[in-house]
Amino acid sequence: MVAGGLALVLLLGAAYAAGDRFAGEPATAHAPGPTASGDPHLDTEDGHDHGAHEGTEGEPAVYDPGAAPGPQFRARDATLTPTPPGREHRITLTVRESVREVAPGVRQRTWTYNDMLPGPTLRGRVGDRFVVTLVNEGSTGHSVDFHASQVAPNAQMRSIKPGEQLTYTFTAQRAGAFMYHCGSAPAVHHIGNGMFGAIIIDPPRLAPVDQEFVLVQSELALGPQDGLARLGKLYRAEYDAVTFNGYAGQYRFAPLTATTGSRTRIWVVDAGPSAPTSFHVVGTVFDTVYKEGAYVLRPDDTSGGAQSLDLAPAQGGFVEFAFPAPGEYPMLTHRFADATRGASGLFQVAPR
Ligand SMILES: [Cu+2]
Repeated sequence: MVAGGLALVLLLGAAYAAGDRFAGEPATAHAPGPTASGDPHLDTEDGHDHGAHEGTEGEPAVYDPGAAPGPQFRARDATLTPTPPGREHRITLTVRESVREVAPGVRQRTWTYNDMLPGPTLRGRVGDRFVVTLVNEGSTGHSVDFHASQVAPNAQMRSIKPGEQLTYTFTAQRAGAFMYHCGSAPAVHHIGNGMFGAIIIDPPRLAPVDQEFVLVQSELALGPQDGLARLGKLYRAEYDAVTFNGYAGQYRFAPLTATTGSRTRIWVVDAGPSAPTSFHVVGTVFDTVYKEGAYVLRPDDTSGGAQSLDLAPAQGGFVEFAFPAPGEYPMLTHRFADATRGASGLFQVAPR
């Protein structure tokens, strides 16, 4: 635990501090999958989720909220890079499967875009054209669904087999903090195994700030060590840990940094697959909140303040504020059960 972890111990309590393993949590039985529903996100043509059951047998790995990562741990950079200047963005997303650490001591077999979990953050402006090449180097069918696009799902969002690729072209016509994800059946398993990311389309006249971050919240329904997420738990919305940017509690161990008084914007996307978020930064009050394509709050002479950004799965937005003084500022979902199991971290704020 970093020095600043004390603030989180005070906030989150004994389970986090003592490494309570949530004793008594039953090992979950493997639930039968749904029958054909007519929803292309739930069923494959032949009713089977190819590859999905691989590695899901055996006792699930256990997340210990008090554990710390080993020396090899590297946090995902949460800095959001500036909007690229061009009006056409050409991106290749390559799907691969790999074992990675998703919480201290917990390794899962993940399905990823470009070996990143979440996938790379895409960014552009209203009117920008995106040309995305999806390459499937995995062992089962995969796809991509950009919520910022308006396209025929059966064409651009179709599943492709291992070894295949497709080109997904769209023009972003609406601003917002959007999710993208694999929609291959069952989508809850493909998202649960790591196939999601953020695509940010800046609203026109977006105010300049000193620094921007992006946090994608998602849940882990742990399968066995080195195995895939457990499908039955995902179907029941039962999860063991919650992450910002793919690793439970990572910014407890590698706090984000800021400077006193610097104007800060944090983009948040809730990738789910099932849990909502209520994003809060302790010791600050947001003067700007943007959610689902609209400003909920902007600075004016009524001096309104906001304490959290609430998002359902597949919603996104941003908050703006400035840190009032040097110090350690916890950031978390105020859905405390989820903050305790990983959706919390720290800002280390330096003097100006
Ligand atoms: Cu997939």
